[in-house]
Amino acid sequence: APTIHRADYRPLAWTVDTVELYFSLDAEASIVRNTMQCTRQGDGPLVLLHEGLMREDLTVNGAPPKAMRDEDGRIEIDLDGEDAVEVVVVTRVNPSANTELSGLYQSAGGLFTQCEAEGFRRITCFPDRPDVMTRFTVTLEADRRDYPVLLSNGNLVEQGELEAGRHYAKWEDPFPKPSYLFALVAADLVVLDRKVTTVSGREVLLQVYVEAGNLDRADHAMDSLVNALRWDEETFGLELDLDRYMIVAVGDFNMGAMENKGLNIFNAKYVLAKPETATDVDYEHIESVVAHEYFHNWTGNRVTCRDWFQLTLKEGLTVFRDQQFSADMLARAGGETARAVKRIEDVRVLRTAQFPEDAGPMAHPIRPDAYQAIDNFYTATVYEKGAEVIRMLHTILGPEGFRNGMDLYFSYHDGQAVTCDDFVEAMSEANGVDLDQFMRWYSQRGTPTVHADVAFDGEAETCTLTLTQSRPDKDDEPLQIPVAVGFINAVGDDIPLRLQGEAEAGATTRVLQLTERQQQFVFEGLRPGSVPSLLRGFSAPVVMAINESDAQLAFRMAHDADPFNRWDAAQRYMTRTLLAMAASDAPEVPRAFIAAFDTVLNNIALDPAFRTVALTLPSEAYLLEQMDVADPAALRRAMIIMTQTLGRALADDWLGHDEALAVPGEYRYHPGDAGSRALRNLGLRYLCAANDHQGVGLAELRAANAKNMSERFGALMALVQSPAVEAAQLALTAFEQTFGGDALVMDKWFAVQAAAWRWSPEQPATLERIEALTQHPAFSLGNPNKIYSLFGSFFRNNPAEFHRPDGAGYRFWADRIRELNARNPQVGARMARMLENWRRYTPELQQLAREQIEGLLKEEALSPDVREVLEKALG
Ligand code: BAL
Ligand code: ZN
Repeated sequence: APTIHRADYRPLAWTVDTVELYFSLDAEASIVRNTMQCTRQGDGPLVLLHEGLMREDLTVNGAPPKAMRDEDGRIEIDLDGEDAVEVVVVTRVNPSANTELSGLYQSAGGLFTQCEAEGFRRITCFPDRPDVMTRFTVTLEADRRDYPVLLSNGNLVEQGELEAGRHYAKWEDPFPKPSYLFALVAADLVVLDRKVTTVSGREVLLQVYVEAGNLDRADHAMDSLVNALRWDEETFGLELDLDRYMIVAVGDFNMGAMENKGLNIFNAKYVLAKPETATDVDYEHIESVVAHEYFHNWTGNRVTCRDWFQLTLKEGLTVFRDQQFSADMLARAGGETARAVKRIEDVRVLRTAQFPEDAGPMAHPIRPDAYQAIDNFYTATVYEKGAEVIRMLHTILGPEGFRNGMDLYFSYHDGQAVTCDDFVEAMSEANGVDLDQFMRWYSQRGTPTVHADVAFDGEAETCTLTLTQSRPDKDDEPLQIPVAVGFINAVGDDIPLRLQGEAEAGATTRVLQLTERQQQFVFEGLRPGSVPSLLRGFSAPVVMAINESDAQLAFRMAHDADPFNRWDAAQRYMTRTLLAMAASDAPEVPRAFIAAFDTVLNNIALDPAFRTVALTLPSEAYLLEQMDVADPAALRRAMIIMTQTLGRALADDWLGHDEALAVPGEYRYHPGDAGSRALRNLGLRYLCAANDHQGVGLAELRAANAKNMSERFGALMALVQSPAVEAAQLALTAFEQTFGGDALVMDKWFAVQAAAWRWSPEQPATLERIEALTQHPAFSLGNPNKIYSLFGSFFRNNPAEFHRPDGAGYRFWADRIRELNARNPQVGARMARMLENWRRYTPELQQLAREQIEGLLKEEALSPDVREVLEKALG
């Protein structure tokens, strides 16, 4: 596929003012009649894009076009002398054959669409680019029995019966929008309604559509939607602009959810929840994804992207907004620790998913310069690092300054398709702040490192902090990096800080602006021995490098007043210890480490939720990234010894907390309760790893009898992730018998097995188990959630079993890529990416991985998505 460059952007010569779509819907043969009123806005032909379409008719002002070229999915029609034309296109599509789940497709008997990024051209011929904003009117006609519910964007303006059991509904979207935000649903669904009054006093109808039988799982999504609506009114003064706002759950969906104007279509996983089937983590994810899509209504829909290179304009900003929202919701119910735990979880995701991406062959700035398949750029970098960049702006400008910038952005650009520069310029202008240097965050890739050197002058009682930034691409200019800094005294209290030149000491956390390659900051009145706590709250997406002894880390683990850094100190201590163990012939957990761990575990003044994140080991993906040569087998051995040791050494403590933290009463989704459940689940993990008799007994009991999925699944996971093979198998079988008919719960059942470690050579290899599970009746290659659960979870979360020394994991991977490439290239490319960092591994593994990647690249029918990933991986 050709490479598309950001620098090549040109506006189109023609735009589309209004479009009328008439769908005669049918699972095998849907007819789409598309009538466009097009107007000229520059020199050149009218461009229409299309992919995989059967075209039945195309006319311009009622006649076949006189001069038309049609090549590689691009139609160009010369219309010299014309300034406005009516173009009609009639196409035929087969939703039931659409296994890519892009465009119009079938799922569980219903018809659904997914158009971002380039799915609309699989429905009709259209200038399918985000800078073409059009008013849509949509009529859906379908069999009433099979498709009683007919939905599209905007307002329902007409509906009625037709002959032969068919009916129709006509929808009008008052807001011009790009084609990627178009959506339709024709299905047999039930609906949860709620009416709310917006801040300006308008009554709006909120709806959550689900399959029959799932109505009892829609409340949490609805509550989340109402909370998101209120939060955006209060925080940003942004009101819902439609009379009706719909969320529809669908079982087969490539992404998490989609923000189509007024008609969000969701992966059912991010809608459906009840205590018996959803975990606390599911509840949390639903809340944030519902909010994310809702927030897109302003950041994405009202103001959209000029081109796909600007994707982070809407995604980074909207992720930041949903993170802030979730943090506020959690803090409202669970206090400030709950907010901090949310921040920790977000950073953990960034370090696990984005840091390796940014150090690998797919590394790109948050605003990429080039791509082959845009679907490959819905990345952790564009989303999560993009959100960190927005967060830095928020830190630099303060909440009010940020809000003023948002207001100005909307006042300038409402109804437009714009660029990241437009956003940052509005922030700059509203605050009178120069952000030219800050813009470099949009063009530089790679994770910067900030080295810190701390020098005390005992006599003068000063401390000089020298910060030096380095970036992976050596020629890159220095970035503006906000570094939040604190110091802790010997008894563990934060010290009010005075920078040289200041009259008195002030706040205990100061945000320093690092703008040069190297800068010195002098603090006065600081005694030697004060312990620095740097990059508090993770104030910038960088690696902070500082020499700290084990004792200093243990001290900060016990005392750092910044909860993020307290967690980070634990992560650093764990990382260092695990890497040393992985490098050792006789790995052992040092006593001092166990003591530091013990101190946190038994500090009951700390929230259980915080203790859980602080005592959770870093992910293997993150740890492998820290090894000079990634050696999954050596790391796994260290992980096993670590978990077993912590389970055995602290067994009584884990058991005691398990009893003390039992949550009485009915399940409720609440950060306090969730924290208690999480710490108990973590305890079971450690206890079962150590094959502790009592711990295994508790897990067996809970896996069988728990009233809520958080506890039940936590117990199941602890058993599967342990040497208690028989207990695990019994629990898995019982779980399957109870939930075998529930697709979303079975996703968990597949995922937990795919992530299973091998605790002894007698245990069967995980790969063999996965191969058997692909034959399970609940598994389906056509359902992305199943791919992510069984394969994604194996490739991503089980490095030691995936990167097997005999190469069987890689052969399995290559076979899956072959299958998925033909069936669903977007999902196939995501799985293909799971081996992109193959050069980080041992020479033996590299050789085996290379063979498989090269073999795949010889395939003739590789999709552009998969090809781009593999070619870049091979570099
Ligand atoms: N726009 C694609 C899904 C999302 O980020 O909301
Ligand atoms: Zn989004």
